[in-house]
Amino acid sequence: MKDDQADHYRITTIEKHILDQQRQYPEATGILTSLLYDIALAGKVISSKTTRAGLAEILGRTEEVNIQGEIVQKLDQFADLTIYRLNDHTGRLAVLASEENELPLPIPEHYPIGKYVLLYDPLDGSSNIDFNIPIGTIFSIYRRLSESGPGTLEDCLQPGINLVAAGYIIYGSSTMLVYSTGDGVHGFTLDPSVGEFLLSHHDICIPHDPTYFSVNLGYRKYWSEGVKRYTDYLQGLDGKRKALSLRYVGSLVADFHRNLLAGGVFYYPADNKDPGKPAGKLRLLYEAAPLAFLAEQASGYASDGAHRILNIEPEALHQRTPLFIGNRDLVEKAEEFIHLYG
Ligand code: AHM
Ligand code: MG
Repeated sequence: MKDDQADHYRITTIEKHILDQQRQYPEATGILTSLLYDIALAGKVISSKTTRAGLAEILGRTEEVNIQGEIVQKLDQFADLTIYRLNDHTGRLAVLASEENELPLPIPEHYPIGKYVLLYDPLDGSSNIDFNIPIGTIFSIYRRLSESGPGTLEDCLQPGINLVAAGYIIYGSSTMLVYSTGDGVHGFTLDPSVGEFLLSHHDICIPHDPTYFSVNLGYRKYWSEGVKRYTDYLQGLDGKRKALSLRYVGSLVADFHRNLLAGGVFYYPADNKDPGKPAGKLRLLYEAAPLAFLAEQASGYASDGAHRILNIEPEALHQRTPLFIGNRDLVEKAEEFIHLYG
């Protein structure tokens, strides 16, 4: 076969891509490679269910309320268990933690203990399931800190700068897996006819010229002066820039994914809607840190309005944080407004 013909038929599966990346590190043992592949497999299984949710009669709510105080949906439970069960016996993990569970999830006693820690939000944006709106799985991988034995809570409470890999799977008009091991951000689209993720977006970089801003504008009256003025700035109301277009799905993975590809900023600021509650809605470990890792790998930035998300030392598994994420200059502008006006 001629070279140009061969190129035409060159398809990069996610397995090949992960292996190629591993080859750049001669000291790599292949464990991380296998772990990423296990997550891709979980993504395929969850994808097959999410696209058949109504048909499988899995759509709808259970009676349970999770640790975040929200009604757990059946598809959440399915995704949560799928990820756990595909990873509890492989010997690659020391401990797992999921947004759906109050405590870290230990490796069952009869299985070997490994050196990595997997944190995940099994189905983010799950309140959108009933409306056929994209949802996603977010994952983070850290090295364990403890020396041996079962992984601990401390192994889970690591700042984002310690991330070894992170990514998400978006269940939308197609299913995509986007991940980084600290060497750029790469996107794969699931080809349902062959059941494999194929490289579709190599080395994603957030476009320099942003298109969108994404925020729940309905909560404007609960925001601080700084956040209100920042929003005016993004809308061009203060005459300092052209207006950005507003897009808000209400499904973090979908909002982040669009802005990653088109340029823009997503934010979920602190608000005074419920003064008794901690600032911010999104979870540092399950949502903010992994997406911050991807944003920075794609030359963007993420902040809580005052600090780099990746530098925040978590104190609790389900800690919440305000989040500003996207093009670096837009996120830095948010920090500037909040610093000036609060
Ligand atoms: P979830 O993890 O319970 O699904 O909640 C997180 C979701 C995000 O996907 C989304 O960005 C946000 O909640 C939307 O919140 P709101 O409806 O307040 O705008
Ligand atoms: Mg979530």
